[in-house]
Amino acid sequence: MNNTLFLIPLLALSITFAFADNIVTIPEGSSVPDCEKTIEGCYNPLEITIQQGESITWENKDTAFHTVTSVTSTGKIDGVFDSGFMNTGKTWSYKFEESGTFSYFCSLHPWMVGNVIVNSKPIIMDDTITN
Ligand SMILES: [Cu+2]
Repeated sequence: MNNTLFLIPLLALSITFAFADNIVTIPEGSSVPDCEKTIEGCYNPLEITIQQGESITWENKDTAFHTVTSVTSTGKIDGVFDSGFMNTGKTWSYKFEESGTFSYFCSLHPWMVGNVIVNSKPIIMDDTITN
C-alpha cells in the first residue's frame, strides 16, 4: 500500500483551511422563508466575529440571486456595504476597517439576516502604566 495516496487528501484539506478564514456561505434554500429556522440558517454562520482590518468573504451556494446589504439595528439600509446581486457560485468580500457590530440582510429576501462583530485591534500597553 502506498502511503502517499493518503497524504493527498490531507494536504488538500489543510490548503482548504488555510484559505477558509472568515467565510460566510449562503446555503441552498436561503431564498425560501424560514431558512432562519434551519440549522445552517440563511447565512452560515449567522454571526461571525473577526478582528478589525480583516475581511469576510460571502459565497452564494444557493440557486437564487442574493445580496449582502448592511442595515441598521432596526433593519434600514445604511449604505456601509452592499454586495449587489450575487449569482450562484459567486463570492464577494468586504474588509472591515472599523470595529463594531454590523447587521446585514439580503435585499431580495429580507428574512435573511446576519451579523458581523468586529473586535478592535488590541491596544499595546506601555510598560509604565502596568502598575
Ligand atoms: Cu437572498
